[in-house]
Amino acid sequence: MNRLYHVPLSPFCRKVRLTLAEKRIEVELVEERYWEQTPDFLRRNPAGKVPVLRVEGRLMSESQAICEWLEEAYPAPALMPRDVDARYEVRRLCNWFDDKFHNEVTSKLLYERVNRKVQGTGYPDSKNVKSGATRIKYHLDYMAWLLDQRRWLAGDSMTLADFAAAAHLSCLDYISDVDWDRHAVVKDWYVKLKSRPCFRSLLADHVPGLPPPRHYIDLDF
Ligand SMILES: N[C@@H](CCC(=O)N[C@@H](CS)C(=O)NCC(=O)O)C(=O)O
Repeated sequence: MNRLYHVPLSPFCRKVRLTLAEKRIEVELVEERYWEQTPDFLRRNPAGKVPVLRVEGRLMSESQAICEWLEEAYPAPALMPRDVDARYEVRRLCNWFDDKFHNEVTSKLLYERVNRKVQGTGYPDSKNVKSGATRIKYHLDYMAWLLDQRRWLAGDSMTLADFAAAAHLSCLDYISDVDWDRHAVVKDWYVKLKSRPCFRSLLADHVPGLPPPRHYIDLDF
C-alpha cells in the first residue's frame, strides 16, 4: 500500500494529497510529528521534512519533485500542459506559492497561529501575524489579475499550479485567514476546486483542539 507521511495543515503535503487524489492513486495517510525528528523519520527523509511518499517500494520527498514524478508515472488525468511555455508557467507559479507565498504569508499566519500551538513553541509573534495578514492581500490581488485573463491560474486547464495555490489557501482557510470577499474571481476559482472529489480528504481534516470554522467544509460559503 502506498503511504504518505504528512501533517494535515501542511501546504506541501496538501499539494501532494490533491495530486494523488486527482489521479485516483490510493494512499494511506500517516501523521508524522516531524518536529520530533525521530530516527525512523530521518531515515525516511534525512532533510527531516514532510511530505514523504512511499510508493511502489521507494521513498520520495520534496513535494514538487513528488508531484512531477506522479505526473510522469501516472499521466492521466494530466496536471501539466503539453506546451513547453505553458509548462514553464505552471512551474513558475508552483514556485511562487511554495516559496514567495509560503515565506510571506503561510509561515507568518499558519506557522505562528497553529504550528507554535501544536509544537508547543510559544505564542504567536504579533508582528509576523500582522505582516502575513497584510501580504495575503497582495497575493489575492495577483491571483485575481491572473484569473481575469485565464480560466485557471496557469492557463486554460487545471494544473499543479492550482493545487499549489489551493493547498496554501486551504490551510489558511482552516484558520479563517482568507478574505474570500476581496475578489469574486478568486472565490469562484476556489469553489471550483473545493467541489472536486480530490478535495474531500482535505475538507475532512480535523486538528485536535483546533476545529475548523463552519465555512471551511461548506461548498457554498
Ligand atoms: N520544499 C519542501 C518543504 C517541505 C516543508 O517545509 N515541510 C514542513 C512542514 S509544512 C516541514 O517538514 N518542516 C520541517 C523543517 O523545516 O525542519 C517540500 O516542498 O516538500
